[in-house]
Amino acid sequence: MGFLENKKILIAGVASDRSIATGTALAMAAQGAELAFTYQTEKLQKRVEKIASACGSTIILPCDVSEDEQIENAFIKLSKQWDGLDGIVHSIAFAPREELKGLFLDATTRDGFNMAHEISSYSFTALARAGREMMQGRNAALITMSYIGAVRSMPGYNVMGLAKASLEANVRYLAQSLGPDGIRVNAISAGPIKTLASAGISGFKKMLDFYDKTAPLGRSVTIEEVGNTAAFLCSDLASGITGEITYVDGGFSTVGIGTGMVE
Ligand code: NAD
Ligand code: 0WE
Repeated sequence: MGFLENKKILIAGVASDRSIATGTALAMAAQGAELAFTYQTEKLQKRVEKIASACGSTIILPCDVSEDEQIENAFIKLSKQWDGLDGIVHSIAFAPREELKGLFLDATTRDGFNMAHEISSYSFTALARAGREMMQGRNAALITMSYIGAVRSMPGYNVMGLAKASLEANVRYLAQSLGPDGIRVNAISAGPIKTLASAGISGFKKMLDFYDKTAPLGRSVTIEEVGNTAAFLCSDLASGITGEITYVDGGFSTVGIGTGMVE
């Protein structure tokens, strides 16, 4: 029997079979979770349907997190299919592409800053609020996806780094807000993975190579590894963990100079 048996979990952020949300959904399904999915745009609907079906799920709801009404409607529809909710996976980020290159100070605009924070951080608060009622009295858990650019400067990550810093603070404040309801809130800080969100980022391949040389495991991580950690954090096995940022990065964040850099 899987450790997520009888858990109903909503997954937001599937865009392709390489999405971290897809690795998470498959890992959770493998542990017996029952899943529902949201998709951002109609263009993505078919792809999300395919992945949902691979997870044995038929609940697929539109939810562009930039619209309050779409968030509200998604949970209204979900509550018609499920009598409760045991978890939400938030795997969503966005900043204008032009702002993810060059120097932070040159690249960042007021609109880009607001957009990055709204889509990548505020949306986690919004989903938590919208799902709160359905999650009452069930030891539910929320998970979001962060990146080390939240706590260290990284070339080109720029305004997304500030948005991830906000997201990580969001985890702590939501954990405090929802603790009395028995709801836990955690983040995974994942190492770089080739997905749609990292495709076309200049220097991304070099960044992966640097991880290979620096991380104690000598390699970057997979969506399956991130997914398994998300499955654990969402499960009752993690009942004592909340407000925490768990690194799934092959140990990269723990190293000063990697062995591979001097060999
Ligand atoms: P991805 O492109 O597969 O997923 C990003 C998702 O965000 C997509 O499903 C997209 O539809 C969704 N999204 C963007 N704007 C949205 C909106 N307005 N409404 C609803 N959904 C919206 O890429 P991914 O790498 O799987 O990214 C998932 C999460 O993991 C992001 O938070 C990202 O910052 C984080 N992360 C990624 C990496 C990496 O290297 N790929 C590393 C650490 C953390
Ligand atoms: O969080 C991310 C990427 C999030 C992201 C990606 C895009 C690309 C397409 C947010 N907004 C957009 N907007 C787009 O138009 N990662 C952790 C992956 C990533 O992105 C980087 C990285 C890494 C790692 C950007 C620059 C430098 C490193």
